[in-house]
Amino acid sequence: MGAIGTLSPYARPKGEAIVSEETLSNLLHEDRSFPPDPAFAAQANGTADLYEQADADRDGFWAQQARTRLTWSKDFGQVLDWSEAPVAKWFVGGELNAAYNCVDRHVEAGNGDRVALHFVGEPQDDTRSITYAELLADVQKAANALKDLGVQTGDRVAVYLPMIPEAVVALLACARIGAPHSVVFGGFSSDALRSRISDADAKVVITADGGYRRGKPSALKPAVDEAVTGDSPVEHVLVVRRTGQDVAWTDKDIWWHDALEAADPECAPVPVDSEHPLFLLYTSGTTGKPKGILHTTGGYLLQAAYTNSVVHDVHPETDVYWCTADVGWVTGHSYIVYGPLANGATQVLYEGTPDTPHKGRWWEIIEQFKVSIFYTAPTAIRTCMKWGKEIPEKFDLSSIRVLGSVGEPINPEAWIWYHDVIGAGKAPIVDTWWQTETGAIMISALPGVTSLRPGSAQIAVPGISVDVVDDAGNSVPNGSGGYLIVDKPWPAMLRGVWGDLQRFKDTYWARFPGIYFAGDGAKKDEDGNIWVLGRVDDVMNVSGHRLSTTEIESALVSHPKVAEAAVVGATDDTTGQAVCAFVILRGDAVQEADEPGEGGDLVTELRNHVAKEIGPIAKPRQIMVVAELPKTRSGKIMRRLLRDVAENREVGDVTTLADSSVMDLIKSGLSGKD
Ligand code: 6R9
Repeated sequence: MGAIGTLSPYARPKGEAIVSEETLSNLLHEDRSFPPDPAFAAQANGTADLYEQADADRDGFWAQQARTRLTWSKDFGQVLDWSEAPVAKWFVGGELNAAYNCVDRHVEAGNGDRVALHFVGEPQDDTRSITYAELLADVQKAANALKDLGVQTGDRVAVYLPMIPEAVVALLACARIGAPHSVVFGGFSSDALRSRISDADAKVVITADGGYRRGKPSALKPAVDEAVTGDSPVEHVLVVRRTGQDVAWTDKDIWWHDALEAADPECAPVPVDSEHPLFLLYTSGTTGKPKGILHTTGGYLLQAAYTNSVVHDVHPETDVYWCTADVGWVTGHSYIVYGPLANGATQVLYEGTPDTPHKGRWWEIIEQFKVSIFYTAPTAIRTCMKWGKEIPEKFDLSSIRVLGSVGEPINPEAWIWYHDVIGAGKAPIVDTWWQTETGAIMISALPGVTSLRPGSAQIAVPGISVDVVDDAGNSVPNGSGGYLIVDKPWPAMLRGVWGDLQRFKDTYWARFPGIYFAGDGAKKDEDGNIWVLGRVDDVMNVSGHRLSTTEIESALVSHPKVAEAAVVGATDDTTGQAVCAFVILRGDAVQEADEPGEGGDLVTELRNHVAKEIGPIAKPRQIMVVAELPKTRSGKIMRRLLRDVAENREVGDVTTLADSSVMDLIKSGLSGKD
């Protein structure tokens, strides 16, 4: 998830047994179970009969959820049209507006004075609370500002912002006029931004001068300036003034505050078809080019709102909810913007890092705002564990009643720490498995209903059908491992890859025809709980960020001194996985890397090059200069062997290598540097 988060210690590379015997038996020994507290169950939104209702009549269940949780300007007819599978249509013929559902209707219901966002800036005391009525006023003006810039229903708007209220306002303003947004995480480089803008053909970019990061203003606008020069579809750039730092100014630029001030205060929400595109969000796949995952309005909004209600157990009148993700990732879309706001919740929006200005900042915010539901990533929990429980123990965390985890498997030790230290041994933890592509939570316990099993995401939420299958697509028995799949369409499912229907079909629906393959390995324990084991493809998960090995390899190879590159994700105690690269230099550059194994300045240059091409999050932790890469006879790089090297393990079976001495060469080259 967000700026924090990963892949598992259980991750298995492609082509290997998905679940080793050792992993299976370790996990099978985890038999601690935490039954629901009856007092919690008595007030919980989730109930056991939701499973029965959904199993008895899935379409009827979703139709009822859609009619009770969302406000439609035109009712739908057919619930699901799967005739053009794998492209689904949910709530056919229905019309609604996502911004109306997230804001207006709460004001109309008399809740305009309820706080929607407690914004906490990174600089201490930079805090302001925004009510639903105030949010409505800002969203209307921002929507009109976009219209004044020529944005029409259907036009794409790119968003490149820090974690400030304007990010929420920007997304809702786009939704209000039916202009799909494409948020690009602020940690991505100008090159990454340019390619996403161009793929989506975005007309406008919404950005800021900068944001605060670890006590300092950190510029954002220069990356946008670079990304929209020359041949670019971008006509205008709306710039929020956040830090007040100096910015270069071009003809395309308009200050956000000037545009909003000039805009008409009233903007009627545009009712759109249930299947109207709500947003695109780019995510790494197994090939170099990121995919623009397409989500539409009705089904997405429904599943985001429903899961936020039954999984996070949000009670909008009394809870203060906080999801620590960045709006740049899907978790921020579904569980900061659309889900909680559709439910009328009050939430904390925090700009900074957990350790600025001190390592207790998160817990201090929880104490200050009496946060009752807290949703974060295992990598963050492990980091806090490392810092020590004395830090959270200094704060009053007694307001917490539900804890959530997302982005990667949470190992049982981290689960127990989270439960005991943050949740006072009583707050249920929901370990939620889902993806950019699934749009909303798919697998999770329901607090108050499910007995919790530390380390397992457990079972599909009511209305969702998932399974673990073998190579041939057959369901595996309890106690066995295989591939995690979704075998029935779901409301928030992706509707495609922007501009590439074939890629959508090939990526998700070809491995097991007619069935969605998520790219994760998983196992079922004896009780049928699902344990997600991590990606089985060439996608790494570093601090919850999805990164493609191929994308980083292409970035390295685009450097003039690199001939060939292979990237692997090596297990890392904190970030789950870390990027490790092996590079072969071009002839004339070899001299420069005086010592094999480590090229000193050259390594720094290459790390910075990756940061420039993709973003600092993709910077390899380690770059090893080698003379050869291990390849099979058909020329495929055997990353499994490189992973052994990166993780300081005995190198595994080398018999399928075209040249079995290559690994010795690599190892002797690397040990030469020590
Ligand atoms: C929401 C989000 C998706 C990938 C997914 C899986 C991993 C997410 C998890 C989990 C185990 C969980 N993942 N949640 N693995 N347990 N609770 O993270 O979306 O960035 O698209 O990543 O993250 O590997 O396939 P996204």
